[in-house]
Amino acid sequence: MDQNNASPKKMNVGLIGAGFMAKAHSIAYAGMPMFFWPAPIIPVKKMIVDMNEAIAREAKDKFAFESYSTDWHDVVNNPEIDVVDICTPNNVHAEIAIAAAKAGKHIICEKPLALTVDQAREMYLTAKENNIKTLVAFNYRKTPAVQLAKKYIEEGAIGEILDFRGTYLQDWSADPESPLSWRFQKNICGSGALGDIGTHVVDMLRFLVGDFKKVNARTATYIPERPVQSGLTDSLGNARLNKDTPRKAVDVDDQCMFMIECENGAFGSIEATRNAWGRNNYITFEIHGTLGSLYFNYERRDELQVCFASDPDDRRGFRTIYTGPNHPYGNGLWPIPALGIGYTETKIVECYDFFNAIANDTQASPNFEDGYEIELISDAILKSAQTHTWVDVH
Ligand code: SOE
Repeated sequence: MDQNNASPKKMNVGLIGAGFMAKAHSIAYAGMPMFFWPAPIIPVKKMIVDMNEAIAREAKDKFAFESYSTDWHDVVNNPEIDVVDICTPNNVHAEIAIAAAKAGKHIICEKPLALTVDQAREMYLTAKENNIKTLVAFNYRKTPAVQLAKKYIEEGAIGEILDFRGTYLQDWSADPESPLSWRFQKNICGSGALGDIGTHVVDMLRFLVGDFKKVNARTATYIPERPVQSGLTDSLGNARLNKDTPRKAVDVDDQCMFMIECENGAFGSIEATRNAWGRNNYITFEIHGTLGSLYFNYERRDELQVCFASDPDDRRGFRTIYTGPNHPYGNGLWPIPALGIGYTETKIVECYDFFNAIANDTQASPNFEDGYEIELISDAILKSAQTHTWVDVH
């Protein structure tokens, strides 16, 4: 806020990418000040970039940006831009983020942070050297019910954590005719279900339970080849290509499953697949402690299920807390519980946290250091799947 209590400061955003994630981020820039007023900073949608000019031009109007370009350098080299938001396929995250950090821009980057550990390390260190604020868009931990689980854990309400189980199940790639987009090509995505969705659960459980020490994993590719989808637009399984469309080999995992030992001794498992018919965005965790248990399912994301051992024997069991104004971020979101938290709200909270970090000169969470740590975990998972052994994260 200005000293004279006028309106909050503004910052210009350059968004690179114009797909579904760019839509989510654009809504968040517009919506954040409406939910969290006074906003720490008001984001101004300055420039949007897509390599395809027709897409870039349309995205400018659709997502309400002031201008567009087909070259991301126009954002990174523009002295008017304060924040660079990277919503591209994974293979260009590192190049853009490193250039943006050197230009002194704050950065939001879609997940997973990078293709490799080396890239992620360089992104993290360059951001640190240039003293900028960063955020990796693992948005699901921003769900109020997940934040409430964190609050209960920190308060000791479920005691010492013994074990946990996490899942991220989808079915959009279960059909063998669903196209080979960039998400199935290792040189563009880095890994398959692991990087695309498994890392969301890794982020959530690392946030809730603690650092991962070692992993033991298994990965599988169930559909070895798919019809090739040209271009970088991702239809997430919705496009049906002609029968004669050339096919190409899938070189990433469709599924991964792993056990985890945490630094604090807690033990758990995570399962991620995009081939689980009937499951759409089935992100769950169950955490058992010495004094109680917590259960969350994103498909019912207003709710946190809790069971406290201290309840009387004849009424102990899981109960449902509907998140609302008395819970994390409740002051900004909706005035009564269960009006409905959605994907958009998680992105709005993410945006709020990021601009708060800039305004207060702190780092948001998860930031590039977390993104780098998750890259180390992913690398250990892939190595373990090859060697069939436990692999240390560090
Ligand atoms: C596809 O699996 C996808 O779009 C992921 O890439 C996102 O991170 C997830 O939130 C929704 O599904």
